[in-house]
Amino acid sequence: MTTVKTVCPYCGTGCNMYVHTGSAHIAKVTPDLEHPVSQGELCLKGYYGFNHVADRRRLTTPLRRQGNDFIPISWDSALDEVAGKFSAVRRDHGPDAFALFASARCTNEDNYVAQKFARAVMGTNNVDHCARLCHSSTVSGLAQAFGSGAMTNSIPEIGEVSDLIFIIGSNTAEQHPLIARHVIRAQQRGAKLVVADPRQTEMAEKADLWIRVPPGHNIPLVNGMLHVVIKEGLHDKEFIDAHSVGFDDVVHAVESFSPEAVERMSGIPAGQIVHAARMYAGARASVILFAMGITQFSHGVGNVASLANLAVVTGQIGRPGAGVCPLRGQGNVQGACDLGALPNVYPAYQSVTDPALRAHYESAWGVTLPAKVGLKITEVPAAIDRGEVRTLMIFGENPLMSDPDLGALRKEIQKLDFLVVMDLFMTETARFANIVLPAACWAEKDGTYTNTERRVQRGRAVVPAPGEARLDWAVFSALAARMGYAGMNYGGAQEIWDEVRRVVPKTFGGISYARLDKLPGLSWPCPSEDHPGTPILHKDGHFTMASGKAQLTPVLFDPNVLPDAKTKGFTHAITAHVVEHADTAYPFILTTGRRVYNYHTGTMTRKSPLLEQLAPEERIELNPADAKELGVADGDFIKLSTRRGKSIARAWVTERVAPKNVFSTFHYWEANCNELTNAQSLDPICGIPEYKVSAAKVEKSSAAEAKSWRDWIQGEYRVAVERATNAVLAGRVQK
Ligand SMILES: Nc1nc2c(c(=O)[nH]1)N[C@H]1C(S)=C(S)[C@@H](COP(=O)(O)OP(=O)(O)OC[C@H]3O[C@@H](n4cnc5c(=O)[nH]c(N)nc54)[C@H](O)[C@@H]3O)O[C@H]1N2
Ligand SMILES: Nc1nc2c(c(=O)[nH]1)N[C@H]1C(S)=C(S)[C@@H](COP(=O)(O)OP(=O)(O)OC[C@H]3O[C@@H](n4cnc5c(=O)[nH]c(N)nc54)[C@H](O)[C@@H]3O)O[C@H]1N2
Ligand code: SF4
Ligand SMILES: [Mo]
Repeated sequence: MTTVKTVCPYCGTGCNMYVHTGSAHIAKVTPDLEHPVSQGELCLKGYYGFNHVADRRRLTTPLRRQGNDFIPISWDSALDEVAGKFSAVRRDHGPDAFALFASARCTNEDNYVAQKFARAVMGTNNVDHCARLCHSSTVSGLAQAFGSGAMTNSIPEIGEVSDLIFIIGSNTAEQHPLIARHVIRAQQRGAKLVVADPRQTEMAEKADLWIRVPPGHNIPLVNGMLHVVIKEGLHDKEFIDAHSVGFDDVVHAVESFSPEAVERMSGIPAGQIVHAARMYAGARASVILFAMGITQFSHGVGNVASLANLAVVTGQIGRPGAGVCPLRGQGNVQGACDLGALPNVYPAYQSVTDPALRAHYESAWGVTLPAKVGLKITEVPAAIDRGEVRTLMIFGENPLMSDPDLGALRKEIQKLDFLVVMDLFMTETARFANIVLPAACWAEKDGTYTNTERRVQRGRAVVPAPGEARLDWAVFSALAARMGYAGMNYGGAQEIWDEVRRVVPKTFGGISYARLDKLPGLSWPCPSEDHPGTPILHKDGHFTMASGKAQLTPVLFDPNVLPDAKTKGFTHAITAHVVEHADTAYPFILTTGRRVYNYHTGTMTRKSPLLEQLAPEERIELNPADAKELGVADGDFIKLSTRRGKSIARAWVTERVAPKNVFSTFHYWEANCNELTNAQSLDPICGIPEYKVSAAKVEKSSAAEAKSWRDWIQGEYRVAVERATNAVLAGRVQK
């Protein structure tokens, strides 16, 4: 057997692992004992989530749509056709009629080359990726507050230093299991844990204080904590004066959020707010961990800004173990953002509208670049509908499962003139494509990935790619060459990375492959080869803002109506409300998310026999009181509907959810919560959808209705996927 060390392909924790292969197939995975984050452990997905690599359904040749079928074609004819169509759309409709969805599942090198392709070759800033649906609120909110949207501390500090951990809107034990281990280690050392989540997650069970915040009510909770901090004089006056601006506005904004007022507004017991505020402000080193329960709201940026206020006002930032830590989701979502797969910034968050920065990239890439900010993922469907975006390329994303309101999206995607999808498998998205390209996966490519701590780590090829599958970046290079751009002819991943180091030296200059081969990663910024990397940002209150000071922003909230900042006497404030409320027609609140056994749209984890056995189907969480009222027993089928669509699956009758709340996932095509979610209520600043709150109806269903629903959904998007997969397999057998 051969053994290669690489990075786990799933979540942003970035565990390192040894992949053992025999006869060109992965036989098993074992953890890296020395890695500072994973420390000799992996979660279920790390250990058992590798079967997709050698799965016989992998795409092995390019495919062209012919009517309702796909036929295998050569790379030459696929690339000729794609380059021809891309050139034509650029010529006939202008560069902005093209859009590219990049991938947080792919390497830094893949993403750098992809965004360079969109900008330098196609001439558009229409490039974005799933960070839009994930932590775009964080990137905007923390950049506005601190000057950088990234996690402020390292993961091992949580286990070793923090003495109060405040988890808000993160199901850490299921979604970042190896970060949860550090939290538990901290508890064993005597640290305290406060959890705010509408659901009784494993971390909520382990918490010293669990606050059952109703979905959409984070701001009253955090403003309430700030109110208590200020009233009781627990704020850090010296830190505020020396390192921040805007404190008075925040004092004014939280005045009306007394614990009693918050209790009236949200039902959160006043005593819990007081207790949480004292614990957080009073600890020596407090750290906030947050994820989608903060970001995925029509007021996601407001949620993030309120947490930034809390950390700065109490001085709980810029020291070991004290900070604000967004737990980034996808394995390389931090990196895809850092490398500029976003519509408003080049690599290292350099604005496309800044003439000096644009000039820098124009000279680096030898082209003239567009000055207009591009479209966000969540703006693309409407732009397709208006006929503005006509050609779309998607690699390493499956939006026809993961984007909100799929019924509407299935219609919009069919209005495109030309769709190219590059993936490992025939997906629910690929089945709409004109051309499908087979990609090499993580186990077949070299490159770097950046985990949630900004730790850039080396990934390594372990096995050969199947059939004719190609490296993602190499496909963009080949297209660029066909379209007459000579600046993307790379010999390998390292050559691309060395270009990145030259183009953004202050961030990545010191991170060489040679160093990464010896170290368990390096956290950016790392400007030179003798620089040790930067595990802690904003050290001693020196924020990365131009002024060096944190910007506090008042966050105004009313559950029902968007507050008017002006009439309340604010010149500048973030305003927030909850878009959908339970009513008589839709009396439940649906909140959505994930489970430990599966990863997103299941293309990879559902190919693992063990994981599929552990979690074979969707289970919608329903409170026992509601189950009783509906006459539903655990395991019975229920029908869940919203103003957008419906889904039928078995109920999991459990106290994990509060009465009149339900929880469902987007792991299973058979019952996908994104048939139900809302694509209209976007955060006005970052464009994230309100995945976490929809008004819903729950009805008892039956096995027969479930079957007819499954047949419909199968016809709607699954038959095509399976037929195409079978056609590919049949073609391969003939060969
Ligand atoms: N097993 C597994 N791990 C994963 C993933 C996966 O698909 N599977 N995906 C990865 C990715 S890309 C991401 S982004 C992360 C996501 O990781 P998380 O954000 O931890 O996961 P979610 O299930 O989306 O939601 C987190 C929690 O938010 C809570 N919540 C809902 N509404 C509110 C609210 O109003 N306030 C508060 N305080 N909480 C609320 C939910 O009850 C849930 O427990 O996970 C990563 N890790
Ligand atoms: N209702 C609801 N919806 C959500 C969320 C939620 O909480 N609730 N969360 C949102 C969030 S946070 C996220 S991050 C998104 C995730 O949404 P997506 O990114 O669309 O989901 P994935 O299943 O991770 O899709 C990745 C695709 O990339 C392919 N792939 C993997 N590796 C490679 C590679 O190396 N090359 C290529 N070319 N392809 C590859 C996989 O086969 C898969 O099809 O979902 C969002 N959707
Ligand atoms: S915690 Fe995340 S990175 Fe670590 S093994 Fe699990 S899925 Fe992989
Ligand atoms: Mo995510």
